[in-house]
Amino acid sequence: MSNAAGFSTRAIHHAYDPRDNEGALTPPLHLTSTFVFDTAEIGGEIFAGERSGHFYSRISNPTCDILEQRMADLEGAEAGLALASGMGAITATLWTLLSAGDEVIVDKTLYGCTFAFMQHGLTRFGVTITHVDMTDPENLRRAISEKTRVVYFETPANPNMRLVDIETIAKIAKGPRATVVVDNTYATPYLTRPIEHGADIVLHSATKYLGGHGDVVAGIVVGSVEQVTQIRLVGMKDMTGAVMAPFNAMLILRGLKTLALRVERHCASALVIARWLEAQPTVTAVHYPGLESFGQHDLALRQMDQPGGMIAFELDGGIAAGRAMMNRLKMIQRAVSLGDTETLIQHPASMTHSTYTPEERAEHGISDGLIRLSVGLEDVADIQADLAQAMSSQGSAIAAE
Ligand code: 3LM
Repeated sequence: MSNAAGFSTRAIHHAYDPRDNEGALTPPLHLTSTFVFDTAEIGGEIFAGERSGHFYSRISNPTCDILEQRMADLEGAEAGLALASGMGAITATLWTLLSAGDEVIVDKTLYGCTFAFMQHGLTRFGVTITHVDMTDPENLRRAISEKTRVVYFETPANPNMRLVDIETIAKIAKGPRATVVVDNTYATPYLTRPIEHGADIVLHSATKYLGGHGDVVAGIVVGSVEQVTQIRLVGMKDMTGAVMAPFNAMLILRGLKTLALRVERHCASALVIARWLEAQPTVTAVHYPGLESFGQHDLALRQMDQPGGMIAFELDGGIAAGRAMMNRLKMIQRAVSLGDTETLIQHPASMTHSTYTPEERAEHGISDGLIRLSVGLEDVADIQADLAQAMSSQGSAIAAE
């Protein structure tokens, strides 16, 4: 599929031709752990990287291969790699890039388990983790040095929706030749393609919008052929073994076919809900890049094709009011994860970001009262009505029912 084709066309067709597979419209599921060699010599050549071919599904698999090529294409990267989970993608990437004595500079706000891996994990192996507030790129310019191997951030950041200017950060990182790694889970390549803005490696929790239906845990990394090959052979094959199962690759390939349609609807509904939340007297703050009141609205317009489907907000009365409201919801589901067809609500301080200590949360700008909403694909009037009844004093707490 040529690069000139549109996003949805490539998300549906890229890297698969039914004529190569007996006319099967859907890519075959290659449930095989190992692959046979015509001769011992050919096997040796494939192992040595002198001849292309699959040899064991912890390294590569034809079903995963289609997904890898398709995601690389959608992100504008040379190559892709499918992994067992978003955390598998993150750990395999960083174990590949880092050695003891290196420094990683990370943004102030990260998904809870990414933060834990960096702050409480990598530091045990002699890697220095330096947090800077990358919403002001000058903070990176001041902190970066020749010891900085990786610059890492999410945009929008989980859970508080802070944006990072990829282009400016990438320019600063180029000086000491640090590798810029962007977690693009929240935006998806439909809304932001960090490589176009100068990033080196983009990774995803494919569990979220890419899969889109809450039925699979999966991860993706894309970058240059050289980088992705290293991550495949070192971080994935030898250091984590965090390989994606071929069946999960099929589910993500299925999800990608409707990514554009789904994200359009997520964005349209999220804007309606964010505007409505902003007008509620009991809501003290709404963090959504599509709102004119959002502090980085200009950057959102520049960097994101649309503002996405995630909203963070705070209620008057803090965590107690938030929990009471969450418990009164009838249709919206109380659950972590995001990007699913169902609208999901969760409380970062006690759930996704409970991996931070309370002091770390305070320092990193994740308030106890913050509530995170992943706006789903139900009728937006029903999402709004459920929030409205839960926020009204008439709502009856499930605990009391
Ligand atoms: C969540 N997030 O509810 P997996 N990067 C980002 C993420 O949001 C996540 C990962 C990586 C959530 C999961 S919390 C127990 C549930 C920006 C996951 C990790 O390994 O595929 O879950 O991705 O915010």
